[in-house]
Amino acid sequence: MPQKAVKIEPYKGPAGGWGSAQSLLSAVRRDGAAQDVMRLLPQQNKKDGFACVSCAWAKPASPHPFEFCENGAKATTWELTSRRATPEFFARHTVSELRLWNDHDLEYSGRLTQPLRYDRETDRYVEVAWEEAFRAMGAELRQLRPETVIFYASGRASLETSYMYQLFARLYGSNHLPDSSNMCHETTSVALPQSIGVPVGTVLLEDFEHTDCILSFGQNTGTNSPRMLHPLQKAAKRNVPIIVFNPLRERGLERFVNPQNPVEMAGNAIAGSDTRLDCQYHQLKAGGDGAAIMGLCKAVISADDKARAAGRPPVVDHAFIAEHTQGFESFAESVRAMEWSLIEQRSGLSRTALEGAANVYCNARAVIAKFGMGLTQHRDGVETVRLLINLLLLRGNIGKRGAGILPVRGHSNVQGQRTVGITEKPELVPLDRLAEQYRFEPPRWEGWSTVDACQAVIDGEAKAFIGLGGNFTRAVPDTERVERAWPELRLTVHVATKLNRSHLLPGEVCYLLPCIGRLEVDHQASGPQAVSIEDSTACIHGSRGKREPASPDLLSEPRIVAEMAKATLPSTPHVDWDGWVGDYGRVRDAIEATYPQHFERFNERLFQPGGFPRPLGARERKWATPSGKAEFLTPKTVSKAQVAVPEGVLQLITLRSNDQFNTTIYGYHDRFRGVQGTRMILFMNRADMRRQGFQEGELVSLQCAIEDGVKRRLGGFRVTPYAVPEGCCAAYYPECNPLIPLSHHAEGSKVPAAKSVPVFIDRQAAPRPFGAI
Ligand SMILES: Nc1nc2c(c(=O)[nH]1)N[C@H]1C(S)=C(S)[C@@H](COP(=O)(O)OP(=O)(O)OC[C@H]3O[C@@H](n4cnc5c(=O)[nH]c(N)nc54)[C@H](O)[C@@H]3O)O[C@H]1N2
Ligand SMILES: Nc1nc2c(c(=O)[nH]1)N[C@H]1C(S)=C(S)[C@@H](COP(=O)(O)OP(=O)(O)OC[C@H]3O[C@@H](n4cnc5c(=O)[nH]c(N)nc54)[C@H](O)[C@@H]3O)O[C@H]1N2
Ligand SMILES: [Mo]
Repeated sequence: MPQKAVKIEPYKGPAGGWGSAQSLLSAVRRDGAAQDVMRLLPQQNKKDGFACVSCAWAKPASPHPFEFCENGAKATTWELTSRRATPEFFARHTVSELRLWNDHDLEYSGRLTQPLRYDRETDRYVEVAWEEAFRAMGAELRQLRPETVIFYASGRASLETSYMYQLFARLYGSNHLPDSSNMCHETTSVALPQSIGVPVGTVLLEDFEHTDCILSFGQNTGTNSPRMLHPLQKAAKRNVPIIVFNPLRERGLERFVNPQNPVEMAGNAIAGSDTRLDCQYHQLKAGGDGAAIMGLCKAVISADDKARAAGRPPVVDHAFIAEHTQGFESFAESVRAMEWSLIEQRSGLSRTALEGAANVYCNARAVIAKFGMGLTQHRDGVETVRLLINLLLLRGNIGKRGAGILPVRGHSNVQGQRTVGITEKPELVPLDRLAEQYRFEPPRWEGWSTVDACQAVIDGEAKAFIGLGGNFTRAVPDTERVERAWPELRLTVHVATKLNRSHLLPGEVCYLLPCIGRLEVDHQASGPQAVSIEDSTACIHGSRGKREPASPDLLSEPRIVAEMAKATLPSTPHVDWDGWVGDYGRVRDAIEATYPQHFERFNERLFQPGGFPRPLGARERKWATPSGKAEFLTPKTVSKAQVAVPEGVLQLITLRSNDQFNTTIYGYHDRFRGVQGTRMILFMNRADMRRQGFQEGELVSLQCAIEDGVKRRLGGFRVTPYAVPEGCCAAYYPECNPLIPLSHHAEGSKVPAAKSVPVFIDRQAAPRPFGAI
């Protein structure tokens, strides 16, 4: 794609509105698949249509005429592309050559069309027959010990595929089932069960209509779940305060014009009459959330102490606390003991600001707290998420209409994959049930998370990697170390729709298996199939593909998994792989048999408008914790004195632009942040620029300040002044991933701490990161 000139200037428009419509139209035109796109978009997120392949946000029962957003439309366009990466394409380019291409150009080569085998002699991917690919990988897997084989999943594959995939891995004998969740909301999945007995959020879409305050921590709605701007905007119009905690001023959280409302669009073009979404915007320090939440809790508890002393009605919901929770007193003591000075220092927010926010919180009857990577991708993320639950529990804001905790998940089915058994943690899977259903002895040992899997590859313990989607080596931290070790693997197999860098690091034996995407008609023996996904609110939706597959030689993901299993496993008389592939309804029956409480009448309810909610105890104030109560956590980390940051070190936040989906780079325009034509930006506070003597536009290098004997350094970043707090800076993911040590991850969840990487900045030239533009 021709590059536009680099341009950096503040964005003045709102999120949504004409800017979004324009950006969408140019994406469609650029691709040349305009007809398909225009025919399919209206069916996105509709009953009997397809579930968007972009984010996991809820799909309403009464959808808008166009229930999609700018970024959902980009995802659809990207998948429906008319371009194809055929065997001829691979004949023209060696793998070594393709390794020099950037992320955008690799995927821009188009949809994969044929199964491919890596040929070491010619250093090329060559066409291979499906049967041969399955036979060869099966033979390899039979030679290997299951404890050395990684089965990764990236969060997009359907519930049906995912269930089959985890069953295949376990029948084979491996529990190494990490998924992208390990880099994402695993922090949530660890924190919530300890506090409220469920691993997922409790909020339903309808809660937005009944809430009277929304807290937002570290989640960039306008870019990463833009359809949520609709319920947010509606709430804002009812004067529901929205309180944002984010180190960056994110345009998508500030203002929004509904691009599907022509009146407002016109209004905006003429008079700038957009809805202001923020009522309070707190630019805290990266990683300052734990302290900020302690500050909010301190203000609430102290208001309560005062009210009760004065004989006024209490501020804390003591009745709820007595009936439903445990650990309040000890938590309250730790809150009272934490000094405001420490809270201010750690959060970067003033006591007045926090008391102001707490005041709004206390005056609201029902409060939703939503959060994203800004909380989960930190070393103390698990504690922070549990503190957020504490804040909600103080006023009974869980299990009440209009209230609850809302982790905003990433990939469109990442939450669902965990629900149907893709996890390295055996205790989260009904193994006894699987054992009985399929008459085998599943492995009971703890598998590798993403970080563990990387370490195992580096240490030579892992011998094979099977990837169900995703771009593993590109998404993980410590890119260079992982990439160096990767080719030592005996077997690498990727099931994918598009070419990416992970495919270009072949193991000794390597296959690239192209699958049909969710937007495509999935023809099987019993006719075209539907699949299902689970959204961020734990509602299950059916999805039906609408366009003929990108190539007649593609197989569906369920079929690929079934064929892998058949080629690998000696015999599985209790699994009817072919029957399942012929009719996915039978996979859903099997899922229902394994998880009867979650998937009751699964097939019958597949296309229920708005999806059918999984029953979650916490929504009914039934707490599946060891004590049977919701647990207040008494924090350990946040209340300790702060360790001094060495002179010159800034905390680097790695960010998504508005023109990417994870490692899929659609283009080079981060509209809301005013950046065009480049991703090699270092957003800095002007005071830090002055202190360190950097000029706007100057090129600098970043070096990781964690000392572990490995030098991690990248160059070519353009200094750009931005509204980010002093002591913090920001740059894009995945370019920055080589700077993050594998060991720099959240305690308890092992999610890489990608939102707070200590770095030095200097002028000396260093190699530019892979893909730098
Ligand atoms: N278009 C699009 N949609 C996507 C994705 C995409 O790449 N593109 N990715 C999908 C996936 S897999 C995921 S997980 C989600 C990710 O969606 P988000 O959770 O929104 O993730 P990020 O964009 O990485 O960062 C979120 C926000 O956290 C803020 N932040 C950084 N550090 C801190 C901190 O210490 N505290 C606080 N309070 N805030 C902080 C950043 O400024 C940023 O605004 O989106 C999903 N949806
Ligand atoms: N520094 C830093 N690192 C991060 C993050 C961060 O914020 N900062 N975020 C982390 C997060 S939240 C996540 S979720 C991970 C993302 O990690 P991954 O999920 O592994 O990466 P993606 O970029 O989403 O994967 C894109 C690839 O998926 C394949 N694909 C697309 N659609 C399909 C399909 O329908 N079927 C199949 N089989 N394949 C398909 C295509 O080949 C495409 O190239 O990255 C993590 N890494
Ligand atoms: Mo994610």
